[in-house]
Amino acid sequence: MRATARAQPNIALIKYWGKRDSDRNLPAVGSISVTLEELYTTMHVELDAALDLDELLVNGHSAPSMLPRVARCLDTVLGAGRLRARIISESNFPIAAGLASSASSFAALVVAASGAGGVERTADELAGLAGKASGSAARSLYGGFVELRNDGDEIAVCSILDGAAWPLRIIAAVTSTTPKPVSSGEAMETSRRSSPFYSRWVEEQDMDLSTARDAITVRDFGKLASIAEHNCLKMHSVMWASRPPVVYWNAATIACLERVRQLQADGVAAFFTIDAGPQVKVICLPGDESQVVEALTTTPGVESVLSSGIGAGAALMTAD
Ligand code: 2P0
Repeated sequence: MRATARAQPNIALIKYWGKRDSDRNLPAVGSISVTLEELYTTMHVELDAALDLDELLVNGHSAPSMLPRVARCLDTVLGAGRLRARIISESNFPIAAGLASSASSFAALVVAASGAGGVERTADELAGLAGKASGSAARSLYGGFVELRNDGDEIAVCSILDGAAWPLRIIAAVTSTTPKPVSSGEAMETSRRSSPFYSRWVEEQDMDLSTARDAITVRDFGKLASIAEHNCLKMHSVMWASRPPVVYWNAATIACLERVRQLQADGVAAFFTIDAGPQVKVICLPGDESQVVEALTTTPGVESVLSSGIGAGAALMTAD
């Protein structure tokens, strides 16, 4: 009746932006990500017949505003007639700060809830359930380089390459920890409804996915760098051209991009990507990590810098 699971956030190299079915939370486009290693969320779920209401603690604090979404996810995993649950979530990195904590949280939640309910599920089934709660969470069920395909009625997720086969480093520059002005779900809908670039974004995605998949398979860093930066800037262009515009960047975000351009000019193999927030993630070869960390740490406006390798997918830790 209780279980603990752990999952890592993931960073998209080819982005998910837009839904083709909001009710079922089906993405309009496929995406490719890397699952991180050192950052993680530990989720404990305990089903208790004595509870009248679900209880949620996030990093030691009651979190009533997050409870409805968590409760809906538990209903999806265990059925609407389930027992009420005590849910304890702990993340070792800033949550709601553009570091994909919803991905690690919902991936860990579906694994822990299935464990607590004594339900055996395949990683694909768990990915489908996590994706209903948060599209990017489906990718955190798998480790390494992960692709979410969008060609059927349900999403399908698979690992393209193990992290050990290409041990890149991911450095995140945190430029602000204030909550984002608009949620990604709402911003995606604004883009779909009003951005003149949205249809082109969706049309071109298969081409970008194919280029990135090929680059990862043969471990071509330059090719992956070029398509990932292009795909990221294209996604933000879609947002900027929406009405009202959605701009997640701040001055330090731009300063980090300029710093990455300088590093590249100096021959450092590094590229950037930015999600629905102002943080800049830089992907580099292990030998260049200290130079990238130093460059980002000294960029004006950067509050902190986190480093990670590429890790494994979500896992059940204990169940009894
Ligand atoms: C991604 N993002 O591929 C993209 C890039 C943000 C920018 O997935 O509405 O929290 O819960 O399905 O997964 C963030 O959106 O969205 C996201 P929902 P999610 O990582």
